[in-house]
Amino acid sequence: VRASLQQFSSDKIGVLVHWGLYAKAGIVESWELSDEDEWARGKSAFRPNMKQLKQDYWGLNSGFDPQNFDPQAWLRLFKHAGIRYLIFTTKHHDGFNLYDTQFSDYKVGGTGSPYHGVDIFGALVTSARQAGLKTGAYYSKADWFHPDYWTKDDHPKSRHADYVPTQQPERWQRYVDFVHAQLRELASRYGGLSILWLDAGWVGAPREDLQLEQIAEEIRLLQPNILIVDRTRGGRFENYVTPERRIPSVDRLPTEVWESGLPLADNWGYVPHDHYKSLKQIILSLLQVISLGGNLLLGVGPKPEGALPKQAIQRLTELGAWTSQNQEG
Ligand code: FUL
Repeated sequence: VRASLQQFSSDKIGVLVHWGLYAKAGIVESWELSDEDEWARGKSAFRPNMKQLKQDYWGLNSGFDPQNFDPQAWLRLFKHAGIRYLIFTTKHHDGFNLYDTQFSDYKVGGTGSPYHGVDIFGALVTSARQAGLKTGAYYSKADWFHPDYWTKDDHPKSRHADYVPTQQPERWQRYVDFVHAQLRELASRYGGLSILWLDAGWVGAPREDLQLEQIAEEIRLLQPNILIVDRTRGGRFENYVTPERRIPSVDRLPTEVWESGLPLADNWGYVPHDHYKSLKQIILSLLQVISLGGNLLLGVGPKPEGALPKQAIQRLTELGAWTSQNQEG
């Protein structure tokens, strides 16, 4: 792990791809479904009828048909931009799986899904390896679709589960087992992964304990070189930290290895009419991060059919031209 961390620190630029049903809906990744304003994060400028959408959202899997998904084209662009590692949302908080999991049917290629092409994450991992990029899985430990995580209404949409896990421990354990099974699956099915990027599942022991230490240990046996981060729980098994949308200041640098996450647009996922950062802003962030010793994790949100938005293509192409002119070798 020490060697992987050292290599990781010299990678400098990564990409975090958020892709899922929220791209189809054109809303802020999962969050805009939340009834809690506090959590419905800086709602997108594009305003669909949210009331209706909250009801329809869970059926959007039947319209998610990424016919233009071309992992090699994504990877050519990422590589050109100077990106050295790819992290992909295998599942966000909404619970929709972008990999061919055997533990949920709510997935691309599952019942009702019109797409019967490749395993999306698998195809990305293969293309990334061919292009010489490292690969990582983003996995949300929250799951607003899973009956044992959220139980409010049949169509969960709020952060609040309506049962208390300590009162129904067997039910909570079912959810824990599900998370562990998916993580084990990710760690055993796609060859060597460089990063497991865990997110969400805010709560902690003793109320809703996801028994992460235990599964992290198992994952390390399967993937001895993997780096694990956890945005919300952290813990002894965490290898580096990943501040979101901010670059630590020079007098408050993390003591751990770090990576700053910065979406190219305002949102991580695809939202129509999103506002993109200028090349100058991106380069300034990159220079700042590098001078402080961190990595920059750029966020890209592909369109629902699979193409990258043209502004993202433009920025990454420009960034590539800039990095190739300024590389030290
Ligand atoms: C956060 C998530 O809640 C956001 O939706 C996004 O995935 C970001 C990268 O991490 O914690």
